[in-house]
Amino acid sequence: RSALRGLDTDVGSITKSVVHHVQTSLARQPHNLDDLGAYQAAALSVRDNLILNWNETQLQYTRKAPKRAYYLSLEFLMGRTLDNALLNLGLKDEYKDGIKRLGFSIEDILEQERDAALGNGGLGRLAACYLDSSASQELPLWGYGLRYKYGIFQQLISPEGNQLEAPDPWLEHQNPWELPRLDVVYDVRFYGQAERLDGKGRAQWTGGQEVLAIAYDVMIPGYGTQTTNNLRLWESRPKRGFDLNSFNAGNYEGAVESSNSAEAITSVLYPNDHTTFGKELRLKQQYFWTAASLADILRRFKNLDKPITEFPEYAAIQLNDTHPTLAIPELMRVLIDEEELDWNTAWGIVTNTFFYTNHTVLPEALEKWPVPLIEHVLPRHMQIIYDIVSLRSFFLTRTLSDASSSRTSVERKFPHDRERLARMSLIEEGQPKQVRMAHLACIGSRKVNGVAELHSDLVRTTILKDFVEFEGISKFGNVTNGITPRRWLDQCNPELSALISKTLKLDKTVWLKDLTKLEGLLPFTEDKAFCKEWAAIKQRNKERLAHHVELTLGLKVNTNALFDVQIKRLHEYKRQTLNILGVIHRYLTLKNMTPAKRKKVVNRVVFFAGKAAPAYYIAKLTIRLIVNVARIINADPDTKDHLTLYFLPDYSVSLAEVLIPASNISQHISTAGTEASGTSNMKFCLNGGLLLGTVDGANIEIAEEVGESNVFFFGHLTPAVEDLRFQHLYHPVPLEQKCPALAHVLNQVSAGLFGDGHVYEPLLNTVRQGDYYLLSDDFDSYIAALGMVDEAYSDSEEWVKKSIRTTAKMGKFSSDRAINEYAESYWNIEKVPVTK
Ligand code: DL6
Repeated sequence: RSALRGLDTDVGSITKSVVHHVQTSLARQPHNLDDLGAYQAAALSVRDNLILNWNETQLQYTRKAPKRAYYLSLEFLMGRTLDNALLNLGLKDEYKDGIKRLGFSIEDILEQERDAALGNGGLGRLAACYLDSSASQELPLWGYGLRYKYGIFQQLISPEGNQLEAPDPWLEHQNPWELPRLDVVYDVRFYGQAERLDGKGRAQWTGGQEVLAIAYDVMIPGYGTQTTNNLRLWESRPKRGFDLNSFNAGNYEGAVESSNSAEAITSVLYPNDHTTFGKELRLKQQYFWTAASLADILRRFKNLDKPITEFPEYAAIQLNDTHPTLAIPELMRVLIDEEELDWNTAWGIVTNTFFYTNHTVLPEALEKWPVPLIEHVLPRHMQIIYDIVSLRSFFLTRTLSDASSSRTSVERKFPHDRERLARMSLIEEGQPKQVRMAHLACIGSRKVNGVAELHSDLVRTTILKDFVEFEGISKFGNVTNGITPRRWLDQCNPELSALISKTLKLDKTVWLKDLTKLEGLLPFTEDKAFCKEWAAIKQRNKERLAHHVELTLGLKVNTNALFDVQIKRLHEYKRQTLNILGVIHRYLTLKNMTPAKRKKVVNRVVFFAGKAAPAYYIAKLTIRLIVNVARIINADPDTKDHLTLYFLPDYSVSLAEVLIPASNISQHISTAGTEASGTSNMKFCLNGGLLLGTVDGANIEIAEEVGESNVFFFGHLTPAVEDLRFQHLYHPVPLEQKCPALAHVLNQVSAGLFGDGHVYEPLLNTVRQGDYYLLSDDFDSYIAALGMVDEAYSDSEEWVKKSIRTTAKMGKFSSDRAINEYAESYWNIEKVPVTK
C-alpha cells in the first residue's frame, strides 16, 4: 500500500468508511441501498484517500517550488474514475471484498458510474492518458480545462438507421470526483473598449461583460506513487446574479438574460471534430478558459516572490492544439497592461513559456477566427495580434522603434518575398480577414511538435514549412503519442494482465511502469501452454463483448468468428465507408458461392462504433448505410453464419474498454497522410489484436516495432496522394474501368439492395466523383489485405504467435514514455517524488 497516506485500508476499515458515507454524506440507510448509492458511497470513500495524497502532493510542490508544467486542453475524455482510482491506489481487492461484505458486487457498482465524456475523440483521450502518466511519473503537472455541464452528445440510432443526438447530463447525480473551489475565482471580461495609452503598446480595456470563472478540482492519482496531480476545470457564473431592476419592472426574461449568457459559456462541449467553427460562444469558451487558467498560473508564480522575468523558469504551458492559442495574446496583455513590462521583455517571456502540439494537417481543421469577431469579443487581443504581426515583435516586418532588438523579421530574412509574407502572416486576407491560430501558436511558442513521425514531417514540410525556414528546424520536433497501459491493459483486460505478470514473473507494478518489459513475452511464443492460455483469454473477452451486445441490443453474436473492429469518430478521411463497402463486397462474394465453398471461408463479425458530428451529413449517411447493411445481411440465411455486422451505438471510453480486448483485427485505414497518429491502434495492439491499416500516422511506428510480418498494410503511400487527386480531377477514369469490384458494390447499393438506393447517392457520389479520399485507388489492395487476414487467421497457432509478438513489442507506446519526452525535451521539468 505504498501509495497511501493516513487511512486504514484493511477490508474492515473500508467497509466502515463506505457505511459512514452512506449514512452521513448520502444521508441514507445501509439496509435499503441500491447499486447507485453503493457506488456513490464507495466513490466517496476512495476519494478520501485521494484527497490526502492530493493535499500532500500540493504541499510538497509548494514547498519545493519546482518548475511546473500546465496542460491546457479544451477536452479531457476521462471515462470512468472509480476503477482507475482503485487500481492506481492498489486497493481494488480490498474494496472488492469490502463491497461484497455489504452485499454488493464491485462489477455492478462500477457499472453505475457515468463516463466523464468531456471530449470528442483522440485529442481529449490523449490528454487524459497524459494526466495519468504525469502523476505516475511523479511529474509536477496540472491540467486546465472546462467543466462542461453537458459532455459529448449521446448517440441514438433511429429505426431507419439515422443518428439522433440527445444531451449528456453527466452531472445529473452528484459527481464525487470533483471538489468545488468556491474561493478560487477570477473575473473574465468580454467585449468593451480597448484604448491605447502610449506609443509603447500599452492599452486599457474597460466595459463589456464580466463573467466569473469558478474552479473545480479533479484529483489525478499516480499508479503506485503518492503523487496526486490536479485537473482544474472552470465553470462560468454570472458576476451579478440577476438584474433586480428588470425583475421589479416585470421583465422576468430580461432579468436573467445576462446570467444565462454567462452560464452558457461552460454549458456544452462542442461536438465537432476536425472542423473549424465560426461561433462566438466557442470563441468565448476559449478565452474564458485561457484567461482563468493563466490568471491562476500567474497567481501561483507570484506566491514565489520572484521577478516576473523568471516566469518561464517556473512554468511551461503546453497548448493542446490551437484551441488555447489566445493564451499567447492574453499573457502579453497581462505583462504589458498590468505588469507594465516593455513589449520585447514581455514577448521574450511569452515565447519561452508556451509549447504547441499540432494534431492535424487537414486544412478544414486548421483553426481560423474572423478578425471582426475577435475585434468585437476581445478588442484588446486583436490589437495585440496586430502588434505581433508587424509593429513590435519583428515577426513580419521591421520598424525603427524595434531596431535594438536582436530578433529578425521575415522581411529582413527573405527580402522582396511578398508571397512568403502573405503566406506566413497571422492574418489571412479575405472577406472577412481571419486570424490563423496555428501561425500564432507557432510563433508564440518555444517549440512545436507533431504527434507521430510521419505527421511531424508533414507539419515541417507542409503547413509550417515557411516557419521552419524562418526559425530553424530545431524548433520543430516530434513526440509520438502514447496510451496509459493502466487503463488500456490492466483495467480493461485483467486476465491478460495477470497472465503477463505470471509469465514474466514480475509484479504488475513493475511492467506497467516499464512497458518495454513486455518484450520478455517473446520467447513464450514457443510455449504451447502459454499460447493456449493467451488464446483462451481472447476468447473470453470476445464472449464478454458478445454478452454486452446481447444485454444492450438484444442481439446474439457468433463468438467463433473472427472479430473485426473499427471504432472511432466517423469521418471521410478515416474511411469507414471503405470498410462498409468492403463488407458489402464480402457479402456479395459469399452469396455467389456454393454452400460447400462458403463453409471454407473464415467467418467474420464486423463491429463499428463512433459518433458523427451532428452537422456532418456524409458521415451520418455512412452510419445509416452500416445500420441498413447490417439489417439485411444479419438476416440472410445463406450468409449469416459467415458474416454479420453490428453498429454499436453511443461509443464511449467505457464501450472501448469492452471492445478493444475482444478484437482479433482492428482497422485503421485512413487515406495516407491524413491521420496524425491514431491512438486506438496502440490500444488494440497492446491487447494482442492485430492491425489492418494504411501506411499512416502511428501505424508506421507500430509496424516498425512489431515487424511488418505481424501487421496487414495496404494502400497508396503519402507521396502518391497529391498526384492521385490531381488525376481524379484532370484525367478521371470511369470507375467501371478503374475498379470494377468497387463499381459493382456501389451499383448494388444504388439498386436498393439495402433499402432505398437514392438515400445513399450523395455518399456514393463522393466516391464516383472526385474521390478525394482515394477509395477507388485503395479498394483492390484493401480487399486483398482482408484476404491475407483470412489466410493468416486460418493458421490459428501462428495467429496467436503474431498476437503475442504484437503485445510484446508495444513498450514504446506507453504514455509514460511520451510524457517523459515532453518533460525532458520540451518543458524542462523534473520529477518531484512525494514522500512521507
Ligand atoms: O493526437 C491525438 C489525436 C491523434 O491521434 C489523431 O490522429 C488526430 O486526428 C487527433 N486530432 C484531433 C484534431 N482536432 N482538432 N482540432 O483531434 O489527435
